[in-house]
Formats: sequence, C-alpha cells, structure tokens
Amino acid sequence: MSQSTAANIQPETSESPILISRRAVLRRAGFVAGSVGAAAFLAGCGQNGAAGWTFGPAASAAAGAATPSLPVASSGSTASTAAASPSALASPMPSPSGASTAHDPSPADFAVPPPYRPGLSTPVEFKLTSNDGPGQSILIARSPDTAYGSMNFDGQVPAPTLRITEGDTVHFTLTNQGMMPHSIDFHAAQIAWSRVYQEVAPGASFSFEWTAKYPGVFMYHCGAAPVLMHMADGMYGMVIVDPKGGRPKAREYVIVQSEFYGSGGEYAKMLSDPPDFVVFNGQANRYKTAPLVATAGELVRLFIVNAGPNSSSAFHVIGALFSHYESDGYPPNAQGMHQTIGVPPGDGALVELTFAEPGTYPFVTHKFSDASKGATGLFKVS
Ligand SMILES: [Cu+2]
Repeated sequence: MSQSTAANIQPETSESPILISRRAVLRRAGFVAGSVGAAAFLAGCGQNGAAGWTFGPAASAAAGAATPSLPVASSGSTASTAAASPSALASPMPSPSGASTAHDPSPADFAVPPPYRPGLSTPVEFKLTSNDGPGQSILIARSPDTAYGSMNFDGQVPAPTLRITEGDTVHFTLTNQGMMPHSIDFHAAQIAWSRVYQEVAPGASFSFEWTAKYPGVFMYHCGAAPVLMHMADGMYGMVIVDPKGGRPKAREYVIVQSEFYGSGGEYAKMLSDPPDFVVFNGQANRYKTAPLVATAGELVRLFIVNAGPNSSSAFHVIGALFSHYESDGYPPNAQGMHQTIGVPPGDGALVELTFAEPGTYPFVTHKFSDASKGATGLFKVS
C-alpha cells in the first residue's frame, strides 16, 4: 500500500464484527412487510451509527436465516452451471416480483473506463444516489439466472467509475434514496472520517469536497454499519486518478472483483465466509459470454480494484505476462514483469500487457476456488 490515511482505515473499524444494527434487520423486514412502515420507522431512528439496539451472533444468524430468498428465475438454458454454487442451485423460494425486477448489475460497457482528460481548475461534480430494499435486485449469475437483493450506488454494482486527474478537486454529493442510512468512503481522499464519511439518513443529501493528491487506482464504498453487509451487498466502485499528463496510449479496461453471499443481506454468511459467488464487474463469468476484446501487439491497461469484502485477489491472465505493474496504480510503485498480482480487499492496482498473438486468453483470480465461483473471464484477441 502506498498510502496510509485515516480515510483508508477508519470506517472499517467503526463496527464490531459481532454486532448488527437493527436497521439491517429492518431492512430485511422491508422485503417481507413492505417498505412504508419500515421506512417510517427508520426515519425516526436517527443516524451517525447511534443504533440503540444491537444483536449478537445468534441474532445475526437468525436475521440471516429470516432473510427471504430471492428467486432463481427459470432461464430455460442448459448451459454450464459451473459458476452456480450449491446454495444458489438449492432453489430459493420463488418470488415473481423479485424475478421480474432483477436487472444486470452494471451497464454492458462498464469495463471501459471514462477517457483521460487533463486536470481541471474547477471542481469536478460527482453525484451518487444510494439505494436498498425492494426493487434493487440484480442478476449476479446467468444460466440459471440468480438474483441478489443489492444495496448500491446509482442502481448498479459496481458503482460508476470516477476518472479524474491528479490535483483535481471533487465536489461530491450523496443522495440517499434508500430505506436505511448509507455513507461514502473514498480511499483516494485524505479527509476526516468523522466529518464527511458519516451516515446519511434516508431522504437526505450530503456534499463535501476533496482533492486527489495522489494518482492511483482506488476503491470507494459505503461505510455505514455494518460495513461488511453494505459492501457485500454491492456498495463499491473505482476511482481512477491519472497522473498529470496522463499515461501512454493503450486499450483500457476496469475490473472490479467482489463477492456475493446467499441472496443478499445474509450477514451471518458474510461473517463466516466463504462466498457463494466471486465475480468480475458484478456478475459471475460475465466476460466468458461477452469477452473483452483486444488486438495482438497493442498495449492493454487494466485498472483493478478488489472490493472483497473478504477474499484477496490473485489476478492473472492465462497466456500473458504483465510487462508493467503498479501497486495502487501509483506510478512510483512501478515494477516490471509479473505473472500474478495480489490485490487485497480494499486495494487497487494497474497492470499493462501485450498479447503475443490472436486467440483467446482467460483471466482469473488464481485462487481457483474463487475462480470456480465466477471470477473468470476471457480476452478475445484479434
Ligand atoms: Cu450503505
């Protein structure tokens, strides 16, 4: 890690791993009892983590067990189900409303980052909404379609990628459209957690500014308690801070690794590990059916974040070597050839590679128990 900031480390320490707020339980109740009553009650709960009730592990497990399973829709496909976990295949309760509203986790072109641009003298506006509860079901796997009750920013998992340039100031606004408090934590910022990373109540908005002093590849995420649940349920994204003057021309892709547990909101499962799915950009095996493309001989640059929340990534491209690697995507950290790079939860990296010849090249986490749960994709090289 090239940086050690309060923003990097504090939110993760803001909860006890054995406590779960009543809001988390109520959130799940919202799936069953409808949102109006729960929302009204939540609005009266206050914020800033001042939950009056806490639940020990047994209650947490009960909360998880009480979670209504989201549906595994019938896709009619006979394609491989290598990515589907036993629990996913155990056919949770059918829920037509969940099945019909589940959507792809993020846009089809999510892997392509916004382009580089020179630094700006005025603040960059960056706005996100936070969302949870009914209507936030995403498809974390296909064949069979597997839905997951997400919490998210802007309705997608991973959240939108923010690309800025070293020295830029970001004017950020979080508008909480959910039923429970959410917050933000930009790993790229150096700013007091106690001032700007606090929970934003349902219906409220909060704005602040921060300046990107270091170039790099950074995670951002919700830090509301319990942080583990908010991250495992989908509240994370990437910030790319380009060095002044940019980088050499290359074909660029964003890859965010993350995990899913059960059908969402299952805190006991998240605590106990292991995940049911490990994915790149929100869906198991997403780039096996829609490979990322490249041309032999061209420079390819990958911006990588491991959102976790629990597993480290051992990122590797089969048939290629990384000619250039930067831990944290920070240019002074540059190193030469690497075969596999480690990216712990909450960290980022940048790699560059050139494919030697046309063909198909898988990319995986070389922790193959995780690759087998969906963290596998393909480059199709022409
Ligand atoms: Cu949140």
